[in-house]
Amino acid sequence: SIKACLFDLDGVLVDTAKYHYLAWKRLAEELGFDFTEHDNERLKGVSRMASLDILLSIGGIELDESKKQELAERKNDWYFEMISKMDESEILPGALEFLKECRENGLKVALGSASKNAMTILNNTGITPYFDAIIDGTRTTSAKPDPEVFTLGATEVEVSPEQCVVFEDAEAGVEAARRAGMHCVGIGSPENLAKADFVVSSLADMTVNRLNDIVVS
Ligand code: B16
Ligand code: MG
Repeated sequence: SIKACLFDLDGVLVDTAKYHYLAWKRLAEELGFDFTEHDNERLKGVSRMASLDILLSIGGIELDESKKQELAERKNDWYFEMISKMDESEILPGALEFLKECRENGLKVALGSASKNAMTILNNTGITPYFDAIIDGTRTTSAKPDPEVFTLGATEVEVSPEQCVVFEDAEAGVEAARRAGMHCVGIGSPENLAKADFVVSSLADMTVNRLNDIVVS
């Protein structure tokens, strides 16, 4: 049976994509080009520097490493200002209830996020106490679809990969879960999450009982 639930942060527990978008858009505008919400889809689940590379390629701009560091920092300052104002009202529908249900049923709970800002978001929304392990972008060297973030989470909660289920909204995250040898529930629409065991539109549609649909060998 399933013994641990590993959660992605952005797009699963909270919607920080809108703040990433506003900050990246501001940067693009400073650089003289437009950045659309459609473009922003490509940045979901992707690390900060990889996101910047995608943004610059959209603008047709090439820069050296030090200039890129400077721009990434500027974007992060704007982003940080926005997430500093977050509170529990920004927890996505069903997320808090499902975290509670997991704990009540004795399941281990871990975070597996690419974000280096995860602690600020967890603390401001008040959900830090629900986690047995928190793996974020400050603790990993390889970004999703590399399985590192989830493998580390499973190790910390001492559950074997086949007894773990990952909740992910991004294709790269589903791929990372698969490479880690874990089960995966997609959050969002089935089109881009085909490799998940099943897809729900949000955690509001998720119950611990539904984990029984996942067959553990
Ligand atoms: P930061 P997740 C990801 O979070 C976001 O989806 C992605 O858009 C962002 O670039 C990445 O975190 C890094 O975030 O700049 O805060 O380190 O979905 O893995 O929880
Ligand atoms: Mg995500």
